[in-house]
Amino acid sequence: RMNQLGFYPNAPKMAIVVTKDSADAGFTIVSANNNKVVYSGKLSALEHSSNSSLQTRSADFSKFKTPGKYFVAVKGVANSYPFTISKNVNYVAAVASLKGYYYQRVSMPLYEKYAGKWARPAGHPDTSVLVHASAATTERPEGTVISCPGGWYDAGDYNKYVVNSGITMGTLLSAYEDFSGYFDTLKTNIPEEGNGVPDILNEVIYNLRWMLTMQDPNDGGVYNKCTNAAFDGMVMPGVTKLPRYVVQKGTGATLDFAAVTAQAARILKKFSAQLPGLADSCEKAALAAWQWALKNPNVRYDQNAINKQFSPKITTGGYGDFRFVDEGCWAAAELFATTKDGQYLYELRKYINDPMTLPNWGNVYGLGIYTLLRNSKTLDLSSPETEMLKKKVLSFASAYVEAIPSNAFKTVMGKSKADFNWGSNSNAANQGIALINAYLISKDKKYLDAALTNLDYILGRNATGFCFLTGVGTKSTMNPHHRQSVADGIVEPVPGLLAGGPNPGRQDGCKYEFLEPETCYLDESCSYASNEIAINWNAPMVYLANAIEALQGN
Ligand code: 9MR
Repeated sequence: RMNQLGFYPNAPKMAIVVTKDSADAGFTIVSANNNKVVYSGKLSALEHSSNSSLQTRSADFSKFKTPGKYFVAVKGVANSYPFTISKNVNYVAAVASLKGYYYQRVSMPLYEKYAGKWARPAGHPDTSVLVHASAATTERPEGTVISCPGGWYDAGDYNKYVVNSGITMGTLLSAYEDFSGYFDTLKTNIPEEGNGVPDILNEVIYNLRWMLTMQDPNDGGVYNKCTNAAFDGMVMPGVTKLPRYVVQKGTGATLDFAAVTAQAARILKKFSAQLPGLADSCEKAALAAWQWALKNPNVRYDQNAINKQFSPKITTGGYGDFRFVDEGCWAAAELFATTKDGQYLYELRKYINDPMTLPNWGNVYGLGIYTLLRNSKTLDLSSPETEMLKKKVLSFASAYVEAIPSNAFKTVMGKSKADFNWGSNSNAANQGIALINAYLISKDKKYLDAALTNLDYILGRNATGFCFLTGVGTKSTMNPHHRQSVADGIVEPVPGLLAGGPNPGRQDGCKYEFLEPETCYLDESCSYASNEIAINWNAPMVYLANAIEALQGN
């Protein structure tokens, strides 16, 4: 098991052999061109994984640095897939994961020029969306028709959820903020390319313009989602014509929206010549959303409760968060970084000392911490506060670094069984982001090397042996729970999409071959609990893969 793309000349290089054989057979690196052995080494002692019954031995060939194409050979086991040692070895994955968003665009046709064989007509137009009974107000009573076009489909399903767009957009915008020089020249072959705006931002803006339509201009509150009443079948985008609704506004959605629009305002200011008015609109939207949330600090999206009261019943994804302290912290951090207004700092100081947590859709605290650190030079934080924030991220990341040696796959991912849940691959990627932030703060290479272990995990150095990014690597996810990939009649799935990954919860009820935490993955389209794709999982992959490319290039 190894990163199926390969390795950077000057970075750590490791392959994992799953075996029960404790005899010291050694391993060799063999040139794929002429079958000559170019390096030989000893395998580590046999180890028992703590996340499954697998036993492993590792082959460390970090010392071998010559660019080329090779495979690993170990007596008694099949040779590895061919891999490359080269300078920009993960670039393909980095660009593909970003391009993945283009294929999720809802309301425009994907032309062959950009989409290749995955070209398709536009999906849902979403220009006549109904205000659901749960969202009715005096100004917009039930059945009011509003227009919410564009945006990305959330996942394998055809709905658009503000909460999940929140962390997704925050992560992508942060990738740009942290590595703007790198992204300024990165092209993904999308229709906007060459308009003077970097493609990562062009892609983000497609979803941003949709998000802006999800705010009720009458009060600043933000609807939780734009959705069908029930999930569509496994058909192509836009084939079904069932009514679309916006549902109840919520504190989580509104604060996430405030954070995203505040961050977008800050970043897009630089492009106001190309995007007149957009940064200003975003800032205005953010301020109004923040005000709504101050007046409505605790409005949950509790779909079961809503369905008892209103019809039609809505049974699509809930993203039903019920704790909004972290969303408040993130929104305050973005608003403070953008406006420098002390009222947001006042709010922030209520949570700034909380312990660091790994971001996920329901917990965005860390996004706020990263933003404060990234902008600390221009912000009016006290120096003990900045030091405290640095320490918080560094000690969080250090615990990850320290976990690697005892992990049978020598990755950060899998430091505990709890890493393997619904969307586990996003944990691997988000751990990588925490480590990259620690590296940016400290310039200590141990954090960068540790982040790379998780990119290696996602691209193949894991118990399943799969590369989880579609279209990349030798043995990658082929049958994601992704409606277009199922319905389009093309063997290869839509490329650049990250599968959820091992999840012993098995909430889909599919028949799994392996049941242990790190092996419980099923490459079948029925498996929405281990093999769906989702925008909030792709985003940390975009961050991690591109950050590593940006940093290894130096
Ligand atoms: O990612 C979400 C996961 O954390 C939840 O446990 C799960 C069940 O509520 O839902 C996941 O999100 C799904 C969403 O509800 C609908 N679109 C597809 C998402 C990925 O499976």
